[in-house]
Amino acid sequence: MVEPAGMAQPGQLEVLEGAFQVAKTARFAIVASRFNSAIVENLVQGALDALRRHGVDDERVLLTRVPGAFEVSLVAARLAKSEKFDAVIALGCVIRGATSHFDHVAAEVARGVASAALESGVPVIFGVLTTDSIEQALERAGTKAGNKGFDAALSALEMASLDQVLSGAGY
Ligand code: INI
Repeated sequence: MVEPAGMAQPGQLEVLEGAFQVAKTARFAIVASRFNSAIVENLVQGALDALRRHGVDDERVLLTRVPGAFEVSLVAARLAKSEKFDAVIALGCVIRGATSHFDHVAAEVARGVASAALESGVPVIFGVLTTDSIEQALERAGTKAGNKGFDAALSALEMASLDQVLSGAGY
């Protein structure tokens, strides 16, 4: 059930926020990079787990894979603009190496994901790990620091829900 937006009384603070439940028609896309796939695959499984646990059937999820994090935003932007998804989840893993490649890839994917969201008006969630080491990445991909793919899917659910709430309130 999606809660109807609360009506603020005159003089009262109006508070609108999303929940983790979305309409049965809501659809989600995941864009995942193959680079560092041992880690990214755990993020994908975490994201799917979060969606399924919140009642999103697999038939309402599209999973696409791209070569590396640099390519994530192009496909995320395309899917966000398609008007077929309530939120897009970008997943990847950029690990700092000995060259400046890390900085370029990490900066581009962050910028690209942000502009995909702003240009489409559809939430595009940043679930791309940017870490100094493989150990740090593993910690965030289903070990001691949780699973950032799961967290990214929760953000997608909340933003999709907020979108419905804001629309219901006329914003
Ligand atoms: N892609 C990643 O997803 N993670 C990385 O850590 C990475 N590094 O470090 O090189 C990486 N590079 C590939 C890049 O994303 C593109 O796929 C490639 O440059 C082709 O455009």
